[in-house]
Amino acid sequence: MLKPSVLKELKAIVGADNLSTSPEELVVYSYDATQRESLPWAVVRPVSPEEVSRILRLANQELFPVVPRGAGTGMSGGSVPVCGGVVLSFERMNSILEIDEENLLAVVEPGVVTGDLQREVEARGLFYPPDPASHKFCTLGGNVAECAGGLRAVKYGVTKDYVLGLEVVLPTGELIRTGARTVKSVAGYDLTKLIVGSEGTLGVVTKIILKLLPLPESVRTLSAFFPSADQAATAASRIMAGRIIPRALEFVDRGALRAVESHLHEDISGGAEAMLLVEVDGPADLTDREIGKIEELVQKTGASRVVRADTEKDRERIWKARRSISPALYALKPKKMNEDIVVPRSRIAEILREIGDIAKRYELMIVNFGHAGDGNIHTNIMHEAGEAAKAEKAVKEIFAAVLRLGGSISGEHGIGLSKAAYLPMELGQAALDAMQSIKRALDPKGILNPGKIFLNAECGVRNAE
Ligand code: 2HG
Ligand code: ZN
Repeated sequence: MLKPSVLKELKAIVGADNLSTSPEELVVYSYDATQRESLPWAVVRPVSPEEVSRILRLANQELFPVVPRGAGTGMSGGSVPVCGGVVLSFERMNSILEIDEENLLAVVEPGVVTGDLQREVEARGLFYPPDPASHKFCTLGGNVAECAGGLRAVKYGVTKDYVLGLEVVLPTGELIRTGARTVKSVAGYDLTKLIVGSEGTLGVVTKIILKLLPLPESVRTLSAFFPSADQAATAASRIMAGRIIPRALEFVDRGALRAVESHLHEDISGGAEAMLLVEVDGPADLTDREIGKIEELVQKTGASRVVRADTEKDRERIWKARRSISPALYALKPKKMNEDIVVPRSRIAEILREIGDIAKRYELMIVNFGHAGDGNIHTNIMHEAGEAAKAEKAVKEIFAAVLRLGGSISGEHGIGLSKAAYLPMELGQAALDAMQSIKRALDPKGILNPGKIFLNAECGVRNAE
């Protein structure tokens, strides 16, 4: 709990209107998309790096946890204030500060919604490729914290590939700048890359310099329906091996198809067992050729039906369906344990078979969909509240299989709270120790996002020696 004197100081920093302590308001900042909840003690809405810095200095003096938060769409618990403390909400720091068309970059505050930036730059013939499925709601600060991936990573990479530099308030309150507004810079350690994907544990990002690309001239999209998941997965691997890099290559299994069809009251697949959604971009003559080749290839691999999305309306319809899968799954069972395993893309069919076996053995409903082009599959263990222990056992087996196949336990959602117990399986103790040393060096009192277990097991912030 916060002392009245601390609340008074917070109020002096952000103003009375930007400090919330009422239970109704605290609830709104207590959860993310993992169905985990923990109430903060207060919420502040700073408007500048200076305010952020003053809050962090106060936290170091008074020893309370601080948890940065974007839109709360995260999928691993990164913004859940599991140890209570003060939530730092970026809803007021939501300006696109600059779009530099000469140098192909944008400078934004962390609270900007990803889809808003995409729209703004596209209106100028530019392109910001990272495209999380939640782009209409998620914020760029959250994308940076988690190194979000999304639908176009297969060709264009993930958030870290677009961050040129950052303004960051360190956990102790000092403001630093990392990277530069240039294409290249090797001045010192790459602190930008260290902060991107650090899940809000090493610093609070207050400004982001993002690289932009020219907007591709044309886009071609098709969906292919298969009589089995195995054939769809094999077709995905063959497309990648066929020397075409689509900008999106998504896999959707039977369970996910049925869920989204009933959510949208629409028959998308005609009862198919699996779908691939493929999109290419580039000069029109090239995309026409490539989409033709892909069509041939999926047909040879057993697709029972191929549908081209020729108009903008058709494209929007099919992408809306894809982006709706995650929310649609909640109708299947009350609990959704969502994993985002990633394997070498040639091994997708193999991991799906292993997951199928595990689902049978544990009698669990497991739904798979996601970024097949990246080898990144969203494995959702849908279960009842009483089946949590069984679901955890299944997850552990799935992770073991993923690691055996040369993969990683998290492709894009992060470790946070949900995967902390499994991180040692992938990294080993020495790597974890190195991470914990970095955390201690930057955050000696452990005030920033404590309880993100792999770094800081206890909730108690450290008292000054
Ligand atoms: C997506 O790709 C998101 O739709 C959500 O990363 C994944 O709910 C999920 O498992
Ligand atoms: Zn995803």
